[in-house]
Amino acid sequence: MTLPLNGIKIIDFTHVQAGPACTQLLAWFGADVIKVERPGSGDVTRTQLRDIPDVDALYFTMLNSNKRSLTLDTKKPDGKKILEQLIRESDVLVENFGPGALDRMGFSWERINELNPKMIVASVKGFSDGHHYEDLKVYENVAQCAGGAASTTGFWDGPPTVSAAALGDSNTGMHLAIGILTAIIGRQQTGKGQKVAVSMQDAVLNLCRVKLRDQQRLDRLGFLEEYPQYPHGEFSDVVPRGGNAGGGGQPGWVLKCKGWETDPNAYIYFTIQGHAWEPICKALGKPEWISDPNYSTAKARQPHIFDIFKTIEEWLADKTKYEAVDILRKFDIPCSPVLSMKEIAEDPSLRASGSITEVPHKERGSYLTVGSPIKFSDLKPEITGSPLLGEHSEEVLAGLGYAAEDIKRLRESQVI
Ligand code: CAO
Repeated sequence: MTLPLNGIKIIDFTHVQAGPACTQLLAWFGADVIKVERPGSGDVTRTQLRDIPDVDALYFTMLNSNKRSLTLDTKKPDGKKILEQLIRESDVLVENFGPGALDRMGFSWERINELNPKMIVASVKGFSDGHHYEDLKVYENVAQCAGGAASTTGFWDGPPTVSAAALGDSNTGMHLAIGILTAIIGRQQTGKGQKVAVSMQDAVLNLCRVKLRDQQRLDRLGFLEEYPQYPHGEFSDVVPRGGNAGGGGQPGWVLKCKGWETDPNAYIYFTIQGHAWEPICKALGKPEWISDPNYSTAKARQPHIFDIFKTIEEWLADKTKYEAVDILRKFDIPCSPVLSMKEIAEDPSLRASGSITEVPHKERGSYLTVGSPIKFSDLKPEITGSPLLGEHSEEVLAGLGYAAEDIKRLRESQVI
């Protein structure tokens, strides 16, 4: 099948999660992604959290499918020469090294632009250029703290809390992919490449914009009506942690279902959407609440919202989370069971849509990975296994014109 990004050649100088998530997405959609890795060791995630001795860890395999692997020591003169050749004939270079690493290697933006004015250079850093923390190295949770997610996540009586979702890593990679595709379209108009950068702090902040909304409302009003602190608790001058409260105008909470005493995920998320109040009352067997002025408007309900949630929990006590959702869906109530990773891994709908997919690997056998969350009418990305370290070194070098004896020499001198 011809894929939309066929013909786009990407030098994938990324490691860990943020950069690899970006280039993996582009590889799914047809780009030729050549992962450049240090000889002998490669991306650190190949060995991190291994579940099978001496076999690439799932951390690596789940972020590097559909790529080719070239080992190259880009600090050695011969390695630099090869990288220069690759830059001359590629479209995009993606990197997420620590600040200044690419410059120290001799590949500043100016140098790359000189080698190939059409080249798009895409970078992930912890903080943006010129930021007072621009020199910092950053991992996921650091970004969540810097981007406003941690201070606003968790319960009011506990510490700032990070999310399990990779808001700093994969999320930044997705932002970078949008930037790269935009630069590719821009290049079709101008013929010129450009530098594209996303900082992890900015990418987290972009997902926390409703909290910046709330800060401004709090500054003006002194309270936030949709937070559990309203109206009985206290507000300070910063957006508080709101537990499991809904972030918009729809109150919601995580509610216990049958079996919660022993099953850590026997819960549903229940949303009280304004226009669904009547069906909620009917579903709960509380028709008198429909016209009761203490309950009939969202504003009237808010002061005793937790009493309402308690009543809903009483109704849920003899229903599993699946039974509850099956009833509530008939009343058009936005809700979902809280799903464990085990349930997600086995979910037939996610398998059928390709959002969870089983992929073959040369050494570990098959493994589960997350497939493309983006669905197209004319494109179904085929997810292939991740490459072994240096699996495609000879193939890539032969493509650059290196003869077998040159490749042997480069291997002996540990350039590849
Ligand atoms: N050949 C030769 N040298 C190579 C190489 C190769 N193929 N690939 C990498 N290197 C070198 C780099 O040039 C760098 O050398 P110097 O520091 O001597 O200039 C060195 O390896 C280390 O690179 P690094 O700073 O990126 O790696 P680190 O393990 O110290 O830091 C991380 C890791 C993630 C904290 C840092 O890369 C970073 O802050 N990246 C930007 C933010 C980011 O993407 N973080 C998300 C990571 S996902 O959780």
